[in-house]
Amino acid sequence: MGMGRPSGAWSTPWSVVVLVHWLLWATERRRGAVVEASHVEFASLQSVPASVVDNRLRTGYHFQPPRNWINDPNGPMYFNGVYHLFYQYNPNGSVWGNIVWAHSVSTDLVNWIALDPAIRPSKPFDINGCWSGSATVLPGNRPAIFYTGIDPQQRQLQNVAYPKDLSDPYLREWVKPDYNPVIAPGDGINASAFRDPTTAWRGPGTHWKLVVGSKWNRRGKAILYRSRDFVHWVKAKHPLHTVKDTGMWECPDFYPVAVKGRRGLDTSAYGDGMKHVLKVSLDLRRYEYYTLGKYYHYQDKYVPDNTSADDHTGLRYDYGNFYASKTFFDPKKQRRILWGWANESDAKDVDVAKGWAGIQAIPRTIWLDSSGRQLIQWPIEELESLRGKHVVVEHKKVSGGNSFEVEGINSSQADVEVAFEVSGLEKAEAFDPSWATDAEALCGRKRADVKGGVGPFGLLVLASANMEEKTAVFFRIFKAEHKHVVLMCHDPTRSSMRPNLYRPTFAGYVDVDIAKTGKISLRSLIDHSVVESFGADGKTCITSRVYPSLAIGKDAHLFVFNNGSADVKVSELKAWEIRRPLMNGA
Ligand code: DQQ
Repeated sequence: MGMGRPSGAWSTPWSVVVLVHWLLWATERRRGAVVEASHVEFASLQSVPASVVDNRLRTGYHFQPPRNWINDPNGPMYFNGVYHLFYQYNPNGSVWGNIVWAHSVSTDLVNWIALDPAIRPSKPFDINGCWSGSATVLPGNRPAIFYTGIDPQQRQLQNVAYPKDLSDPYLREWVKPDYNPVIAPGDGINASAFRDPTTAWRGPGTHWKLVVGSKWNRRGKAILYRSRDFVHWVKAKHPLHTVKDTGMWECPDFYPVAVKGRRGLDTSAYGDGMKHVLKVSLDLRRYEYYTLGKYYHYQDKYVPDNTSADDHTGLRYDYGNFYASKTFFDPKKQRRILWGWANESDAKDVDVAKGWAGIQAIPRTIWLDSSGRQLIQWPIEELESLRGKHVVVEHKKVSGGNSFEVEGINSSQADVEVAFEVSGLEKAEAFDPSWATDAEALCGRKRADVKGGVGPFGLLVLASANMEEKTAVFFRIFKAEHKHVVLMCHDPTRSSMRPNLYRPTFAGYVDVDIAKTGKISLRSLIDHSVVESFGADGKTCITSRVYPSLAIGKDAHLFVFNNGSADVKVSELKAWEIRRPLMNGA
C-alpha cells in the first residue's frame, strides 16, 4: 500500500484509497489478522541513517544486510554456479523508501556476500523507484531481469535489465536498455496498480509469457503478456486469472509443480504429470494465498482446481508474517525454492532506533503433496550444514498441565525437530464448523494458556527462565462430526515484557488424519527475533517476529509443554545450536 501517490487518469482519488485501505487494515489488525502494512510511507524517517546498529535481536542465520530496511525478495536465480538474491532495500534508513535492488550472492544459499545495488533509479522509466520483479534465464544462458519502475508521473512501468558483463561471475553490473519501458500500462489498466512482473515462461510455444499484478476496482488481476523477442510485449486478450473482491495482487508467481515426487520443474516446463501454482500477495490483507490448477498454454488460461478456496480464505505458504514471496527453479539440485519476506512487527520508531528492519525467511524447498491438494515446504538442506552442538530427548511422556525444559544448548539461535505421539483422542474438544475458515481467530480465542482436551501441546521458545516470556508453538486437536481437526498455532501474546507491542497470534489447519497416524511432527527455526515453524513435515508453516526483553541470547530457554488433559509423548526431540554463516559482511 501507499508506495507513492497514485496518479493518472485511471486512479481512484488518493484520499479515498488511503481511507478504504486504512479502514480495512485497521479492522483486520484489531482482530489480529494481519501482518503490519509494509510500505506505509514515513516520509520524515526515510532518509534517517542509522547512528548505531542494535544487535540484540538481530537474526544470526536469516538473510539480512548489515543495516537498514529490506522488503521483497527479487529476481532469485542460479547462474553459472552462483545463487543470486536481489531485494528491495532502502540504503538510507530503516523504514520503506529510496528503494533500490540490493544484490547478494552465495554458492550455498546459507553464506552470503553483499555486492553493490544492481538496479537503482536513474532513467525516466524508473526515476521514482525500482520496485519488485523477477529473473529469467534466456536461451544461450543469458539472464534477464524484469522489474517495475516508477516514472515521474508515478506510473508503474515494466522494464528489463541485462548483465553488463556475462564473464563476471557475480554479475555485478546491470544495464537498462534505452528502449524501456517494455510494458507500459495501456488502456483499461490502472497505472498505479500495475507491478511486480513474474519470471517469464515459454512452454511449448515460441512466445515468452509473463504476468503483471494489478487490480480493477476491488478485482485482483494477473495480466498476461507475450513476446517473441523479450522486447516487444503484447497484452493477451484476457488476464491469466482474476478474482473479485481480492484487491491489488502484488508479487504474483506462476510455476509448474510435478504431480509425483519432490523434483522441481523449470518455469517453462509444460505437459502431463504436472499442475500449476498461482500465488498472489494481497495488498489489502498483507498476506498471500495460492491455488493449484491446470494451465492451458495455447488458450492462455489457468483454471484452479476446486480443492481449495480461490480467495483470501485459501491456502497459504505461511500463515504468519511472510509476504511478497517468490520462487525460482534451481537447476543445480533440480528443486524449486521459495523466498519470502518477514517484516518487523515492531513500531517504526523502534526500527529506526535499532537501525535495521526486515529479514528474509529461510529459503524453502517446495513441492506438491502426494494428495495433490497442497504444497509442502521444508527448509533447504544446506541449512543443516550450520547445525552445531545438539541435544536429544527420547520417549518422554508429558502429562496434562506439565512442561519440561530442553537443556544443554543455547536455544536463541537453534533448530528444533520434535515428533509427538498423541493418545486419548476421545478427549478432543468439539469443533464448531463455523471455525473452518478462520484458524487464526480460533487460535486467538484458544491460546496456549487455555486448557484443552488433546493439546495445546508443543514448544515454548524464546522463553525466559521462569516463563514470564515465551512464544508458544503448538497443536490443538478437535473432534468434528466425521474427523479430527488439527490446528497449528503461534501464540506470542506472552513473548515480551514490553508493553504495547503488536503480538498477533497466527494459525493454520493441518491436513493430517491424526486418528490414523497417532503422531505429528514439528520443526521450529528459532533466531533471536523470528520463529519459523513447519508442522507435519512441512504441511502447515507459520512465521512470527517476536521481541523478547528477557529471553535474549544465553537467557533464552526452550520448553516442551502440554496444556491438554490427554497425555502426549515426545517420541524424539533433537535440538541444535545453529552457527552463524557469513551474512553480507555484518
Ligand atoms: N513492494 C514493492 C512493490 C510490491 C510491494 C515496493 C510488495 O513492487 O508490490 O517495494 O511488498
